[in-house]
Amino acid sequence: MTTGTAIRTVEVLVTSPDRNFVTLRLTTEDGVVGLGDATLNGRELSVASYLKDHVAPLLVGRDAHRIEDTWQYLYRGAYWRRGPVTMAAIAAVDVALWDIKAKIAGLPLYQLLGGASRTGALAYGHASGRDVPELFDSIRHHLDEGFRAIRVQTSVPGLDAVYGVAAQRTSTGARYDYEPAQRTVVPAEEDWDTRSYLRHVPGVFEAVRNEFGPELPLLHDGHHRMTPIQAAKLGKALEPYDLFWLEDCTPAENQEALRLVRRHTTTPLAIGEVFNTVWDYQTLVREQLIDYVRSAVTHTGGITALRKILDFAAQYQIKSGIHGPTDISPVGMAAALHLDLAIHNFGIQEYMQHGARTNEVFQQTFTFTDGLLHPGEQPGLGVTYDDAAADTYEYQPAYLPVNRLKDGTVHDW
Ligand code: EZ4
Ligand code: CO
Repeated sequence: MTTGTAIRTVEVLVTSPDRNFVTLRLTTEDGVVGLGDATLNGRELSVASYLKDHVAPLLVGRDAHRIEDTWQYLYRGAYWRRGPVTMAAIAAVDVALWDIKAKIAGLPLYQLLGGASRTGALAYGHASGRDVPELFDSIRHHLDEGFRAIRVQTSVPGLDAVYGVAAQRTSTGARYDYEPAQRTVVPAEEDWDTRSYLRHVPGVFEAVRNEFGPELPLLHDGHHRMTPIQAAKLGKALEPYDLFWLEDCTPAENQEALRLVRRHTTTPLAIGEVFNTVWDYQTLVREQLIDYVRSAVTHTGGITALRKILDFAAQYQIKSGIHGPTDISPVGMAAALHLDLAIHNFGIQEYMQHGARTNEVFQQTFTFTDGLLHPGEQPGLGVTYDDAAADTYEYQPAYLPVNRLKDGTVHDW
């Protein structure tokens, strides 16, 4: 090892521009800086502590070039494997090391992953509405912004506040917008009734297809709320509307549940935003029970680990659909875009768009043209962190909502 590539400093940066973000910053003896995203929505400080208290001391003096070895050292070395906190922490280290390696090479990161396999990554945006006219406006707005694929979420008659619907009033009285985490000291509560939802959703998709035609790729997120037989029923009911995918139709901790769903519907299935290792996908991929892998780079152990999951999936014609909500920081998004560009089995990239304050903290080089995202040509990830801007936004507790059925029973949110 040349001493110049040894890690000199390890900083864990917490900021809260439009929402909370945890960022890892590694600097080598030569002064090369690498960034990694460690944001775990609603549990941010646990990852910050994991990194500060248990990982930072192990990194100082290590050769920044040894990405695979460092990954294995942190994963196997912890003894306590997997879990969202551990894997987000490892992801942050991994992405920061890739950023450093690419900067030393003088290349945009995607070049180190095999180079570009396409001109850009097809992105989908989040359209939603409390009723059909509002939903149509939202779809038109996204099409005007350049989106060429659209996720569709709507309110459900009889329910007050439902995941994914902007402009609805939440239980705290705040506007929901596109950010589900709310800055409250305890989680807000939403309500749920699966039968009402199942009755309502197919008609919404029928209306959208009638208005926007057969070409536009449409997606929908079930957000883990259905049982396998309910999910099968919805998948079947949505077949006439030719969805690009139905996401998280069941909680999927029980991977075998997807066998039942698969048996009943040809609607393509996407799963995995809450997964954190390849083991969560083992049955789903080997038995071809899904069509898209939803993991984020940030929550799955970084580029090194997600690349391996996607290579495994590729053998079964399963494609990527990397998670890209606002709680993935611009650093995590950039990592996703470099992977999107390089891998062969790219499917689609979620793109929710960060707010102005976030973009001020994280200066970025990505572009969004004709519906395609591109990470840019700057060496590394193409993201720099503005300390002065970040320091003006202090951490604020924020939680994702909790869901309850009408009788008060806690349900998957
Ligand atoms: O609810 O990222 O597909 N996207 C999603 C997201 C998740 C949030 C949770 O932190 O399901 O909006
Ligand atoms: Co989702």
